[in-house]
Amino acid sequence: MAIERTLSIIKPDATRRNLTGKINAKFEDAGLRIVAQKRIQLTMAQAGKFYEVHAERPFYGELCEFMASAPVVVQVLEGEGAIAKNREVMGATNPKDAAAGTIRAEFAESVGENSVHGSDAAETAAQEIAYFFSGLELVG
Ligand code: DAT
Ligand code: MG
Repeated sequence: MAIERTLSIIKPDATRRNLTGKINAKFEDAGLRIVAQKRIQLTMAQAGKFYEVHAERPFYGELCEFMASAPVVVQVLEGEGAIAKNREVMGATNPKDAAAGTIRAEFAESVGENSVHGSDAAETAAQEIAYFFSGLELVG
């Protein structure tokens, strides 16, 4: 398995509850390195563009409003098979289905307010990293 990079977002429900450090500890304990990180406030338009792929889903409006409702921490995680490993550490989208010990099982409030985002494939990881970070900001 090659060294990969993936885009992670600590979502508003988690930044509101001051959970950034606890969530980052889960990534680091799993062997993922945080090679870039910043706290930003998304506008509705920026959230909408990021989640464009879900534009036709019934929850899209709610999702964009939620993502713009408080600061988020966007980050790049690096490691062996980082894309799949991060998805594993995150747990299932709906916290009710998330395995014990995962971020969503421990911290998520609902299927919509589920504490973290993680890229789902190599192509989306590259696009999502480029959406938030310039090459100069990635310090392996
Ligand atoms: P994931 O974030 O696990 O990749 P996804 O890409 O299917 O999940 O959906 C993106 C986000 O949209 C998800 O983290 C929360 C929201 N969402 C998904 N399904 C939802 C639903 N049934 N009701 C409300 N929000 C939902
Ligand atoms: Mg997804």
